[in-house]
Amino acid sequence: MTNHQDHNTEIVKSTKTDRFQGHDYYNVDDLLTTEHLLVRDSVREWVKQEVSPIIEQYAERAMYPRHLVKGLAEIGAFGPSLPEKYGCGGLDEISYGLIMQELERGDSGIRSAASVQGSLVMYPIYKYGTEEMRMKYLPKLASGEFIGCFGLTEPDHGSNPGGMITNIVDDGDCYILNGAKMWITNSPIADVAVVWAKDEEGKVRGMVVEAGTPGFSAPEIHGKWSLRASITGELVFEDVRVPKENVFPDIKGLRGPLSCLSKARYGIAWGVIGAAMDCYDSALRYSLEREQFGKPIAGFQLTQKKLAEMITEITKAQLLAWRLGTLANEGKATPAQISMAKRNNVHMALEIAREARQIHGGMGITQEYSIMRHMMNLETVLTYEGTHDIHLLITGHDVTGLQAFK
Ligand code: TGC
Ligand code: FAD
Repeated sequence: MTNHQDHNTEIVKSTKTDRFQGHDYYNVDDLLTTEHLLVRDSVREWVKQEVSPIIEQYAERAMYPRHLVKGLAEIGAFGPSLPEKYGCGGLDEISYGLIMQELERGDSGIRSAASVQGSLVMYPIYKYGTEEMRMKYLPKLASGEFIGCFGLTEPDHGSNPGGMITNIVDDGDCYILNGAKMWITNSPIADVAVVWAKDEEGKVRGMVVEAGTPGFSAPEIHGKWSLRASITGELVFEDVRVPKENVFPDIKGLRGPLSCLSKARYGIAWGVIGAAMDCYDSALRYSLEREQFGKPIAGFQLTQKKLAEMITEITKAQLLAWRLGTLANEGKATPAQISMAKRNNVHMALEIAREARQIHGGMGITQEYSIMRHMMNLETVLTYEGTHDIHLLITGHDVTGLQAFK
C-alpha cells in the first residue's frame, strides 16, 4: 500500500459531477431553523466542490488531503459550537451535527479531522483549560493554523482507557511524561496533542503537549484499509517535560477524557447519516438507471425491499439525531443517550453501505462510486469512539444499573 504523503502533485480534480441529493422522508427539515438549513447547505456545497472531486484519489493513495484544512476552518468546521470569542462559530448543537453529517457524506476521514480538532482538542482546552490556554491555542486551532490530536488509547488499553500506563511525575515547574498512545488520528502532523496520563496518585490528568518538545515523537501507522484519507499514528513520550501551565488544573479522573468523547460521539451519530444518505442516494439512482431482464432493477421487489428498508432506517436515525440535538441544546443529553445514538446510527450506516454495494453489483466495488470507501471507513467508525459492543454495554448499564464491562 502507498504510504501517506503530504503533497498532492499527482492529483487532479475529477470533472465528474457529484449528483448527491439529500433525503428527507419525514420532513425533518421542518424541524430545523433557517440557520440550520443555511449551515447544512453551505457545507454540502463545499463538499461537492472540494471533497468529492478528489477524495477517491486521496483514499486510493492513502494520502491525507491536508490542503482541505484551510477550507474546513473557513466553513467553521473546527469547534462550531464553541464561543466566537475564540474564533469559533458559536452555533448550536444541531448545526454542529449537520456540519458533521455533510462532511461524512463526503468521507468519514474528513469528518474525523473536524471531530478530533473540535470535540477532542478544542473542547477540552475550552472546558478544562485556563483562559491563557484558551487564548493561546483556540484561535489557532479554529483557523487551522494549528492541527491537534487527542491521545487516550494505548497499545494495551483501548476499550478500557482506565487501565492506561502513560504517566506523569512531578518535577518542580514541570511534569515528566512517559508512555505511548496508539491509533491517534492526525498525530504525525499535529502541532499540539491533548494527552491523558496518570499522576502519582493514579488519577487521570489531561495536558497539552506541543510538537517539537524533546522526547516526544509521533510515528505514522501504515497499512490501513479504512479511513485511508485520514492520517493515523502513535504518540511516544520519553521523559517529556510538560510545563505545569499546560496541564488542565481542575479535572481529575476518567470523566475528563470521557466527556470529550461524548462530544465527538454526538457528532458521529449525525455524521454517519451523511455516509448512509450518500450510499442510499447512489443506490436509488443506480437502480433506476440500471436495467436487467428488460427493466430497471428498481422495479424488482427484492431491490425495493433494500431501498425501502434503507430509507426507513435513515429516517429513524435522523429523528434520533434531531431529538438528541434538542436535548444537547438544552444541556440534557446524557452520555448513555449519546452512546445509543452513536451505536444505532453507525450500525445503520454500515448495513446500508453493504446493501447499497449489492444494488450496484460489480460496479459497487469500484471507485466509480463512493460505496466501498464508505463501507471500509465505517468499519473504523464502528470501532473508534467506543466500539459497537461497548456502547451496548453502556446502554445495558444505564437500564439495569449493573455494569457488565468487568
Ligand atoms: P466509569 O467508572 O464508567 O466512568 C468513570 C467516570 O467517567 C464518567 N463518565 C463520563 N463522563 C462524561 N461522558 C461520558 N461519556 C462518560 N462515561 C463515564 C463516570 O460518571 C465516572 O465519573 P466519576 O466522576 O464518578 O469518576 O469508567 P470505566 O473505567 O468503568 O469505563 C467505562 C467505559 C468502558 C464505558 C469507558 O471506559 C469507555 O467509554 N470506553 C471506550 C473507550 C473509547 O471510547 N475510546 C475512544 C478513544 S478516542 C477515539 O476513538 C477518537 S477517534 C477520533 C476520530 O478520528 O474521529
Ligand atoms: P479492544 O479494546 O482491544 O477491543 C477488541 C474487541 O473486544 C472489540 O470488539 C471490543 O468491543 C471487545 N471488548 C473489549 N472489552 C470488552 C468487554 N468488556 N466486553 C465485551 N467486549 C469487549 N484513539 C484515541 O485515543 N485517539 C484517536 O484519535 C483515535 N483515532 C483512531 C483512528 C482509527 C483509524 C482507529 C482504528 C482507532 C482510533 N482510536 C483513537 C482508537 C479507538 O478508540 C480504539 O481502537 C477503540 O477504542 C477500541 O480499542 P482497541 O482497538 O484497543 O480494541
